This record gives sequence, C-alpha cells and structure tokens, in this order.
Amino acid sequence: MSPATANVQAPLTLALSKGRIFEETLPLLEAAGIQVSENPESSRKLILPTSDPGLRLIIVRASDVPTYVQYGAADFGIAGKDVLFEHAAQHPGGLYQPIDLNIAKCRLCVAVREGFDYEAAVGQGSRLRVATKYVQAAREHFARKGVYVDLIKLYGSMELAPLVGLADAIVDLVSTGGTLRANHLMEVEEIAHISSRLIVNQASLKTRAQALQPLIDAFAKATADK
Ligand code: PRT
Ligand code: MG
Repeated sequence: MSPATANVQAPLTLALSKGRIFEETLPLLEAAGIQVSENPESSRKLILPTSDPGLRLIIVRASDVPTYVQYGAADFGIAGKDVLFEHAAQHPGGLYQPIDLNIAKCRLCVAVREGFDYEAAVGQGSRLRVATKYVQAAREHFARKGVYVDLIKLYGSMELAPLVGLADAIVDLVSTGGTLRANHLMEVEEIAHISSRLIVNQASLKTRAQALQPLIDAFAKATADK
C-alpha cells in the first residue's frame, strides 16, 4: 500500500476535552449516526474508537485542543471561544472555524468580592489587580475601557484570588453563578458570551475533504436542528 493510500484510509481524528464538551458533543455525534461506547471519565484511554471506523476521538485538555488541530495531530476538534481567543493570540490564523455548535455555553465576566466598590476603584484610575486564566481577553477588555490593570496569570480556582488578597478582581467563566455565590463574589461586568466551535485543520480540509465534509455538514445540521 502506498503511503498516500494509507493516509486516505486512516480514520479522521476529532479532538475533544472530557467533561462538558464531551458530554454535549455526544448528541451531535449521535445525530450524525455515530456512537461512542466508552466514557473518558471512567476509561483511562486517550484514544477512543467510535461506531464509525472512519472516525476516532482523542481526549486532551480543553486548552490543548487548538494545538492538536493546528499541528494536524487531529483533523478537527471542539473548543470554547475562551480557549480559541487565548490560542489565537499566540498562533494567529491557522484554524478554520466553520460552525458555532452552541454547546458548553457560559459567559466571560469580571467579578469582585461582595461589597467591593468596583465602579469607584475603576473611576479613581488606580491600578486594578486582576487575576485570570484569560489574560488576552482580560487585557483587551480593560484596554477598551481605558482601565489600567496588573494582570496575574492563574491556571484555575480564580475565585480564590480576591478572597485571600491576591487580586481585586477576577476574569472568569460563569454559567449558573453558583461558584461565585458560594465564594461571596459578585459579577460586575460581562465581557463576552461563550460557546464552543468546531475547528478544522486547514490541510485536512483540503486533503481529506471527502471524509471530513460530510461530518462538518452533519455537525451543522445537528446544531441547526437543536
Ligand atoms: O478543567 P481544565 O483545567 O482541564 O480545563 P477547563 O476548565 O478549560 O475545561 P472544562 O472542561 O472545565 O471547560 C471546557 C470549556 O467549557 C471551557 O473552555 C468553556 O468554553 C466551557 N464552559 C462552559 C465552562 C463553563 N461553562 C464553566 N462554568 N468552563 C468552565 N466553567 C467553570 C468556571 O471557570 C467556574 O470555575 O465553572 C465555574 C463556574 O460555574 P458556575 O456554574 O458555578 O457559574
Ligand atoms: Mg474546568
């Protein structure tokens, strides 16, 4: 078999993160007639077969999905706009983003300790200390407002930062608001609505269009039908 033939027959690889994105992608795959029998929460496997021999899944960290797709280790993937925005700042271009799947919805917000006078702090023109995992989005937001900020990069549990004096404010994702409430924080500004998009490797789109396009179309249809 020539290498070219082998390539055509290799299954397409879809990169997903476990948790909400995996859970909310399953119905979209099912609408396309594809079942996944293993659950990454209980299985330790990082490569999961599907009922379609032409498609396999790889399970990676949410923020690594664009990297796998950009380098072609996955033909396509699903990632939140929060993740895509941070990725694009480091790697402009490179990813085709054909469909907003409208899944894993939340919003990117500024939050502070209950009782903290955010408007006054911003109005005084003093530098605000802001802790976040979303440094690019936060930098753009405060630059647009003309507010000086010192950004502190964190990798998780942002909600803790204002409680222990690490920061005045956080920029974080909120869905139900339960985590903010449980930690006596309040939302003071909404920066963006977030949902997840299908992202596709540019080269795969050209060389594997025959296999890939029907799946892209099926995702588009399943999303529109929801
Ligand atoms: O967990 P890990 O560090 O591996 O990565 P991750 O947190 O980026 O992954 P994951 O699977 O938690 O989230 C994947 C994607 O889901 C994100 O990139 C978002 O696009 C989307 N999403 C939707 C969310 C939420 N809703 C969400 N609520 N991602 C995170 N959260 C967190 C939020 O950061 C906060 O800590 O949930 C908490 C708030 O939730 P509520 O319901 O209490 O408001
Ligand atoms: Mg998480």
